[in-house]
Amino acid sequence: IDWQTPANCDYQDILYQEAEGIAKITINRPEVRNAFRPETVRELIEAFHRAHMDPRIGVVILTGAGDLAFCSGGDQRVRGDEGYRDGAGVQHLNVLELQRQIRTLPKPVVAMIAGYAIGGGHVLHLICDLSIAADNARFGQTGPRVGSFDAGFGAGLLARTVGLKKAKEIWFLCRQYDAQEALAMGLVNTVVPLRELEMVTVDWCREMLKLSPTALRVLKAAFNADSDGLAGIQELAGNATALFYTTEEGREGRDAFLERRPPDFGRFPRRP
Ligand code: 2NE
Repeated sequence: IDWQTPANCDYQDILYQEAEGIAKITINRPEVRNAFRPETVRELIEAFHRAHMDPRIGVVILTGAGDLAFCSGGDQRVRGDEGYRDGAGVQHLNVLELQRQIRTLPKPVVAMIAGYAIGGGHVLHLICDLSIAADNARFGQTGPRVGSFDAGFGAGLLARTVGLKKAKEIWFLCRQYDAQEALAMGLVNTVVPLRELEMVTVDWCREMLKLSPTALRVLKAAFNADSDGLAGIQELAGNATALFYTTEEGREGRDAFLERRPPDFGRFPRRP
């Protein structure tokens, strides 16, 4: 696949590439196992927004540079007393915003994992719609060891994914799990040899690109709706509204208003 970097993509901590309707977003800090600092997360938010808004993009891949890590979570070197510090000294935890953004992005997001997916990096793959692991992938949470935790999606969505007992084990013991163990507990979709990781991931993306984008979009919203509460139902309902706008019945209301006449909904059936 011939990845191209579009114009205006001169990021410092990440790479944004695209090909064949696929956007590939790469955390590019291999010297720290692709740990994220606030600037990394800011760039990721920008990149995901770009993929969200680009109608040529149908699927997004999130990955880490090199073979050693997908992402090792928050960069502990810039962790201040109230959060992760950016270059200007402001402390925040903007990765939570990134998590919500990946869930509401109306296109499938695939985590492509070689090496470690640890801590906040583990939560990032968990948030993605699908996870494809290389055989060298290793998974785990470290929060209770390093004085942190993700009691949001990191706990609740993990429990939905692998079951409550296993999720508690992962957080309470801070062990690492290899790719086969992750597959057995339903944490990843498949495990492939490292050298085939990108090829298989791209094949899965190509398969999804052949399918109805609206069906995938509404299904993604539906899968998130119960765990996102009213915000999830809002996302699902927004899709219903968008589809309604495309119907004659929906247009009649708009046209009647613009033409200053009463709407004529009588011709639309009340289906059982
Ligand atoms: C990822 C892991 C298991 C890799 O181990 P290994 O042995 O392959 O590499 P090594 O030597 O530990 O790391 C290589 C270099 O990367 C840095 C290391 O300090 C080391 O630097 P140098 O000695 O070469 O200078 N590095 C790795 N991870 C880093 C990190 N997260 N921040 C800064 N530098 C990092 C092993 O490195 C590891 O366990 N890393 C720490 C994982 C971790 O605890 N992450 C934070 C969890 S908390 C979190 O992410 C979080 C949250 O819980 C809630 C909200 C938001 C974030």
